[in-house]
Amino acid sequence: MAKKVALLTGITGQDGSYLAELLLEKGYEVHGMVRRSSSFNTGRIDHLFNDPEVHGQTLFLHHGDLTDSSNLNRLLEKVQPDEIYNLGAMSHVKVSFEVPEYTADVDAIGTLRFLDAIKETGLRTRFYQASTSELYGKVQEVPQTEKTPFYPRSPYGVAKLYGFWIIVNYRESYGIHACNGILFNHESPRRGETFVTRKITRAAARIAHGLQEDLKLGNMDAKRDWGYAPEYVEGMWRILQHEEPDDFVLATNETRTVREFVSEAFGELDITLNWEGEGVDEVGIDAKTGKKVVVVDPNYFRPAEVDLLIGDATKAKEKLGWEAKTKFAELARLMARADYDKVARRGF
Ligand code: NDP
Ligand code: GDR
Repeated sequence: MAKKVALLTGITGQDGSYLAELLLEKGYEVHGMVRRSSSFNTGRIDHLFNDPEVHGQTLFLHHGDLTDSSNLNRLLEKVQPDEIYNLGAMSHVKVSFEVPEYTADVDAIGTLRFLDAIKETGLRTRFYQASTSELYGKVQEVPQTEKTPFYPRSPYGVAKLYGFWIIVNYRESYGIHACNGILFNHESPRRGETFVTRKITRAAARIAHGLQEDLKLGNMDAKRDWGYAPEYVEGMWRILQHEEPDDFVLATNETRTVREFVSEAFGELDITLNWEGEGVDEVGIDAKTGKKVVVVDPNYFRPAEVDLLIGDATKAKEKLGWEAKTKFAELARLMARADYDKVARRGF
């Protein structure tokens, strides 16, 4: 049987790198879109890129950008993918307040560009859209399911809302096999260093090694449903294998505050924190040294916040056999340990 061909946007990101590994393991030919950058941006897939049995054999990289329609059209014609995973995005919620128009161009219109190119070329392909729990935004009900109303709270969330509905619309209008994965936060040692979990575990590691004094954070009361990224990319693949195109929530059904993540991650590195003060005056004090190691910096507050996310992935369990296995404490600890070992190896 001919190899299945997959096209990934966002292959250089956290999820793209894990998904590329998974699809290669499953025997796919994988094509990834990479943005031109003035410095190296392929760190997460270098192990694949530098493997002569993979690069140029089963993995192919193409320069491109979701803002460039002609590039998307050319890629589709050249690659003729059986499956497309649209993971590329301006994915940082706080940054989206500073670049709202660009965020809409990439995250919303970028999705439309792709769908319209599929429609125009008549290509028979399946399309996965990286939708997000940020669609739920201001709490309407908990836990959040595929039926919970959306109320996004950031330019990122609003752009992804357009992405969600344009997927539904092209599915219903033109019969395109397009699916939304409504994924709750998922993390890993490959998580970008400016997202809160990785910022915490990296700082915990550096503080434990005596390389950093303290960690500055924004809103520590926000609650998130944090899962483990390698399990979520398996869920993405399952969503596209389902015969009927449909939308699915992937989540752990456990919610914790940012503060709890800090305590757990520091705990793994033998730093016990005592919390004192409130609001902007809150501090996390190292029980052994008495030093303030966690402080609040209002610069990290967002103009509008998503207070509470907790997902119900029953539909994915029933229809796809997917379930999150790695839960909060194990996740925080594995990330802290990975950063601790990395800092020990590299010295920074
Ligand atoms: P990352 O931020 O790690 O990766 C984003 C990827 O998108 C990178 O490869 C980046 O390229 C690429 N990209 C950014 N802008 C463009 C553009 N204009 N054209 C083409 N590619 C672009 O995100 P994650 O891996 O964490 O997330 C993957 C997707 O899933 C995103 O769409 C995100 O919004 C969504 N999502 C993520 C969740 C999570 O918890 N991780 C939860 C729900 C949804 P470069 O490396 O060059 O910057
Ligand atoms: P989120 O992830 O906004 O949920 O989006 P992030 O890790 O950025 O924030 C989670 C929560 O932590 C609070 N917070 C901080 N956040 C950051 N980045 N830095 C800080 O210093 C800090 N202090 C507190 C935030 O206010 C927030 O409440 C992620 C992204 O991957 C999206 O692309 C994805 O769609 C959603 O998860 C689901």
